[in-house]
Amino acid sequence: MSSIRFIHAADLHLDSPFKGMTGLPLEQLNRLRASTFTAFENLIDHACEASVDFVLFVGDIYDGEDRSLRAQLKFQEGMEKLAAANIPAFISYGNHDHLNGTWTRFELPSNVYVFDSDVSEAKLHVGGKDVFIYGFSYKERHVREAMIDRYPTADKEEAYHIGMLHGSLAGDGSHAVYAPFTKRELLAKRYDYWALGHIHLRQILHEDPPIVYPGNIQGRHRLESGVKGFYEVELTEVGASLVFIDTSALIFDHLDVSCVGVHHANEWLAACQEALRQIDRPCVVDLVMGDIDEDAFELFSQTSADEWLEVLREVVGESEPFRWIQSISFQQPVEQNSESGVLVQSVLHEMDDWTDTDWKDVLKEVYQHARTVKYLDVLTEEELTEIQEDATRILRAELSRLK
Ligand SMILES: [Mn+2]
Repeated sequence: MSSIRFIHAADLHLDSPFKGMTGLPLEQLNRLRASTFTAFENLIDHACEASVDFVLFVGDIYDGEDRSLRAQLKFQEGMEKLAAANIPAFISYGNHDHLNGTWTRFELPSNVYVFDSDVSEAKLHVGGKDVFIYGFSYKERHVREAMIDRYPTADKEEAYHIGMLHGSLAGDGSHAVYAPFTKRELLAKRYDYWALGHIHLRQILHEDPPIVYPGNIQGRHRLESGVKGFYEVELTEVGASLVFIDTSALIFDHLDVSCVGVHHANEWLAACQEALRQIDRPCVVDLVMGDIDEDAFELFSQTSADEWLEVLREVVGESEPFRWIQSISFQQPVEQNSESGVLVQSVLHEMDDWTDTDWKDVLKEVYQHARTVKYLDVLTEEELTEIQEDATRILRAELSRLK
């Protein structure tokens, strides 16, 4: 029997305003503001290239209930590209783009099927097989009714059944609860796939049959971190396979920067840049300074956090891939009176008592080594002090990491 392949996307939030973003160079701010559109274009391009059988958009296509003209125009263009590739699209509107909003109407091409405010069924024929798709659009912003009760139970064994539902698991307190459902209720419908929307974090609630939130296609702030996209789904007689496709124009993320050994501002800048290299794509990043020992603490106390941020932004510059440092935060400095602190203190105490001869004894492996000795000058008083200071710093930092 034949298989079907489709795209499951949700929460496009086209034309999200990125209001909180300040300080970015204009070109980059524009790039950020265009990111929901770029992600959408990536999705449409993929659909056409992969030549999928159809595409599902499970609510919140638009960010605002006025469905900005620009957003509608871009969406229209996307639907026309799908039409040209003979790919049908199915839309159910969500709480953000509910039917009761006021917007300038665009007429979508005929390959697009829009679900009304009541749960209904759309039928299509793919490769000799019937596919039934069920869904509804939000008639107003707040749909608190358990719409799941209105979905029919699948009764045709030989067909594929797919449910589109923009809503939340009953009892999930992390988001506004709309059109609540339980997994048991979804499974009772005996569908082959549940295409969910509303929650922006990608998650697979159930494997077989799949009950899936694809998450949004583009992160919009620090709480929507990491790679975003959609699922390409293949349903066969024996089950489903899902492939996640990344659409993000840029990602939001946070990075931990270890401040071990950071004594001078230039070392700090180097540590930050090193950390930033972990993300090899355009990004908006929050940097979290960790492992702050006494030296690092002293260094950071000398300048305001704003100034550190400014300097770092300047150093990172506008090089490609573009990385915007959104914020710098500092973890609590490493406590010196903890257990490891006591250990450090006792070792430091010991070191304090060392004479120059003791130090030379400690360093003799280097200074008496036949190959290295010709590169080294005789140890001076200052050098010994410096070595002592460095040893103290490294020791503190290393021991504080044991916590
Ligand atoms: Mn949403």
